[in-house]
Amino acid sequence: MRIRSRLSHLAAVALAAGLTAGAAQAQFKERNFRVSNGVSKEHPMGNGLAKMGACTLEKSGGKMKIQPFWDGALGSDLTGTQSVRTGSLDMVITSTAPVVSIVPALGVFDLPFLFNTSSEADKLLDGKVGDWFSAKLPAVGLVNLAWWENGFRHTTNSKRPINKVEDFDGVKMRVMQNAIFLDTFKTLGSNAVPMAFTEVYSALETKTVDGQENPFTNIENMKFYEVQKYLTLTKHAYSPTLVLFSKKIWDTLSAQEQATLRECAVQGRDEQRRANRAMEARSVDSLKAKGMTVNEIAPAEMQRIRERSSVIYERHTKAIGDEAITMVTAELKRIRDN
Ligand code: TF8
Repeated sequence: MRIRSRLSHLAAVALAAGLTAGAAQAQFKERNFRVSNGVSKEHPMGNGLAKMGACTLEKSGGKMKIQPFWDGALGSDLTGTQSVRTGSLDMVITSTAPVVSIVPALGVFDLPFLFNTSSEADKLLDGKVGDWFSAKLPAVGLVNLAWWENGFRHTTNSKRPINKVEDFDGVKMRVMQNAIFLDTFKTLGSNAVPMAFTEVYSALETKTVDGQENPFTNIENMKFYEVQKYLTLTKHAYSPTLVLFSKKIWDTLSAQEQATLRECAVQGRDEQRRANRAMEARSVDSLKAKGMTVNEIAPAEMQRIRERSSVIYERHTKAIGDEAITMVTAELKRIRDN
């Protein structure tokens, strides 16, 4: 009798445990989310997506998969984002810049020399200001799961090292597809041409353009060093990366699936930023070893470049919106004062 009741107790416990696990699993359906990416799979975005995918797989009992597509195979940043809006694609990883045509407030991140360090960018983006921008996205069919990073942007070209603002004269520069980048590089004196990232390598190779600007990790990952001689450390902007999920598809997911995606995107973020910064720390040496001539700009000349580009703030305030600019600059001041 004693033994029997003990056994039935054990059975009841086992049954209850099974039921709870089953109930949790029932919140997950078999899912395969396709993610579009402009870069190649060796990029730190790959580390981030691998981490995020392992996390969703584990938390969903093997049901929820993340499937990356590389090298713009499913479209460029902008066309991928449009597919995500219509629901023909689940996710896209993109810098904010191409999304400015859809959400003008995001243009604030393209203002020249806004951020000084990645740690201040993290604080701003992972806090209430980042949330304010993310909250604008569902209205245009997008859900931002987390802020990853593209990183600080620097300038490459095939003509000459940039040592002063005048050196931009006559350099034909590919810029990201938005009015702020276009105006910045025109104001610096270059001949700026907007173009999707997926077309940049061949445009540089055929000399359709002389130069471009991107973080070290992208310059290395896309092998721009094969077709660019000079790398100038301009550090003129920090590109945040959006991890965008289709709102149309999002609305069909269970609360638990949604929560898991958000949680795993944050785990992916930490790994992606870590890997990106580790690669960035080695990139200059590695780009030199691959034959690039790397130069810094003297502080006085850098100051002239900052001054020349400062008009961009006023000129684009109306398009970006005063509220976004005021909020970001106030928060940056608060972060820096702390
Ligand atoms: C650009 C951007 C892109 C990134 C990347 C595809 O120059 O920096 O490289 O959005 O994730 O267009």
